[in-house]
Parts: sequence; structure tokens; C-alpha cells
Amino acid sequence: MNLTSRLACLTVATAVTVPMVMGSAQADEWSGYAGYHGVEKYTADLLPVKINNSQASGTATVWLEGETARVRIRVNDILADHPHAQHIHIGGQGECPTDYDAGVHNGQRALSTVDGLEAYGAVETSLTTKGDTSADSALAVDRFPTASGGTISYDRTFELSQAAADAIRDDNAVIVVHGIDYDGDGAYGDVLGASELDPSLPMEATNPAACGPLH
Ligand SMILES: [Cu+2]
Repeated sequence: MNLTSRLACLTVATAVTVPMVMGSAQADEWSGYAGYHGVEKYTADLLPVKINNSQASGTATVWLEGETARVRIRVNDILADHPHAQHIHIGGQGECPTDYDAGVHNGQRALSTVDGLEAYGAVETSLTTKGDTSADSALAVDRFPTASGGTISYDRTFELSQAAADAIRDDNAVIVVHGIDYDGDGAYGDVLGASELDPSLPMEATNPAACGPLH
């Protein structure tokens, strides 16, 4: 390595890695994992999609080195004891949708997953608890967290696609946690009709509950 690239390397490590990693006890636990450039840390404040009558909120943290990611998600006040699909969406505007993006579903104003695509983009990574993490598993309901007591605690380390890793670094990745209880009956029902993603699922099961851009 010549001096120029060595300096470039040091600059990156100093400017990016040190402030982000050193401030985090969690990253310190993961320090054995750090390579020459260290581990980059990204976070998202997950805010409730209120037009879906959701109060779910929390945080997502992604530690990234190359394409290897540790993803940790904590969400509170989400429909308890039901599975919640959760994804990294990319290729949109890198933002969460607003109320203006909401549509009318079965006569009710709500934000479906499709309504938000322009803002957050398509599913690139499925944050499953085991097995495949590609978009193929976007609705693999038996491999998503079930929010015991209304809380999701998710922590998994796996390989991201190159596209997902690039989008995170380009500020164009959004964490979306799905599954709402629009009518407050404590279950996924057909108040909003069928999901446009999978007609065998009620729309309540797939609409966004909480959303946050990764920065
Ligand atoms: Cu999603």
C-alpha cells in the first residue's frame, strides 16, 4: 500500500469509524469483529405510522463491515403476539411516507405497503429470524418476530446483498416494520380488506406500523 492510499485509509478510519463505534457499548462487545477499517454504525429512529392507527416506535441499529451486518431492532407498542414482517427497503427516496401517500382501503384511509413504495422503495432485505434474508422472504410470516407482549427484540448477524450495503452507505435504506391493528381488535382482521402483496393475508398484517431511514 502506498502512502496516499494509506493516508486515505487512516482518514476514513478516523473520520467515520472512531466517533461512531467508540460511543457504543454494543459495538465494543463486537470489537473482535472489527477489521482494519472498523465497523460502521447506522441507526434509524422508528416512528409510528399514525395514519395506520399505529403507536409502534423504537430504534434500529446496523453495524456494517463490507456486506456483513449485525442488525438490532427494538420496537415497543406493536400488536402483541402476532408476526411482524420487517425489511430494509431501498431504491426509493430514502424516506418514510407521509399521510399524503395514504390511500383508501376498504373505505378507510390507511397507508398500505404499496402506498409507501415511492418513499421507501422496494424490499431488498427481509429481517427474518432464521434462514433466507432476501426479498423472497418478504412475507415469510413464520420466520419473523412475533412481538411477545407488544415488544420486538431482534438481533441477527448475516450477509447483506451488495445492493443493500450500498444503499445503507448511500443514505437510501429505510427500515420498515409491518403489521398493524387498525381497528384495535387485537388481531389481524379484514377491516382494510386483503393485502395487495398477498391476498391470502389481511391488509392489517402487511401495512407499515413503524418506519425509519437509516443514517
Ligand atoms: Cu417492508
